[in-house]
Amino acid sequence: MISYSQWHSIRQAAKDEHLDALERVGITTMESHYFYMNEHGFSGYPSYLWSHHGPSAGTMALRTRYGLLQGKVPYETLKFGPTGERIFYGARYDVNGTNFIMFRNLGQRELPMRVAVSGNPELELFDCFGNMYTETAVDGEAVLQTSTLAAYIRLKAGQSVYMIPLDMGANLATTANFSYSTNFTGNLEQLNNDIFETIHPSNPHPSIWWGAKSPEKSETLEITLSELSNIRGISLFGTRADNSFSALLDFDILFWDGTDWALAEEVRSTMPVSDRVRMSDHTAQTWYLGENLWLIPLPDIRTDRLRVVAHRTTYGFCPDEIGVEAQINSWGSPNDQRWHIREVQIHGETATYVDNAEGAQHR
Ligand SMILES: [Ca+2]
Repeated sequence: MISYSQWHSIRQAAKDEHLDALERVGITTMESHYFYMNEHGFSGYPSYLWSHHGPSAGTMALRTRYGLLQGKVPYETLKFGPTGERIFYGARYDVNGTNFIMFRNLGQRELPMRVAVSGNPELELFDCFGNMYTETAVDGEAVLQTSTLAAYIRLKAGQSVYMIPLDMGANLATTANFSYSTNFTGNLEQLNNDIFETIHPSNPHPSIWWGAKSPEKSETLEITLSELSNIRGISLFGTRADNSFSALLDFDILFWDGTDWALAEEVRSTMPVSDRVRMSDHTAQTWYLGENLWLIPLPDIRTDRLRVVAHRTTYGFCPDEIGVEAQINSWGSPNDQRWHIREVQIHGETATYVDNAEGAQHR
């Protein structure tokens, strides 16, 4: 019997992103092996709707997806602009003459997405569990909330929906220098090498930078840009909390205002505290949703130095102390708090950037 110390129930519902990859190469739901015939199956893809372990969020999400998309593969994957490409995913489906758009973000708990709407301004949407809701475009534009869970637009006759490209400027981090306030593993140059390192040993980049961190003390990643710049935002690309890999939960963004460090943004996770439960196979129900990237707008900041101050991370796959308690009960020892980062991007323009009348760009 497979035994789990905790259960990422809601995280299961985001696992259908694996289907995005399969469908893009033409493998339909009916040809894949995501449906298991017993209560457990593989933990990410159980086939039951309800058991003595509680509801299976993953199965409900897969049933919604199949109910709406009928096992079709997308005929087009969507473009989201130079900043949005690594943040969002979406695709168009033709389901027997009815057009659907499936959309999600790739690792942020909540993130708005702008779409252009023509024809009927009222959008008919479904969340990943099949709940229908509507959003109405104003002056041809609607802002849709995204998460790691898929959502769907069912287009009405004559209605067109296009993603509004997200472009927050150049990536100023490519020439930045990094420092960290305590021990770390890997090289700081990994943070801006434009490579998204993975954990897989067969990958040419199988090692991810991580910074040590204790629960009692915040730690700081400092980023020094090559010159004074006008900042529009920062993107932090981490890893999903899994085994010993840890994700950021609470952190601050600071910037050097010329005389002191100033607070630019407080980022706090809205993840609920885990629940202690008494199930046959686990003792903690957790609410981690696969958070592994953070796009933080920082308009109107002019600086050459930024800090990311990490206050709280997951303990590997355990999001909080209740998860850790369950892990100790089951495995005997906990994971440490730490944070894994694959890439940092700073969005904006250098202060000396000029866009001249001919449209040529020079400094
Ligand atoms: Ca990297």
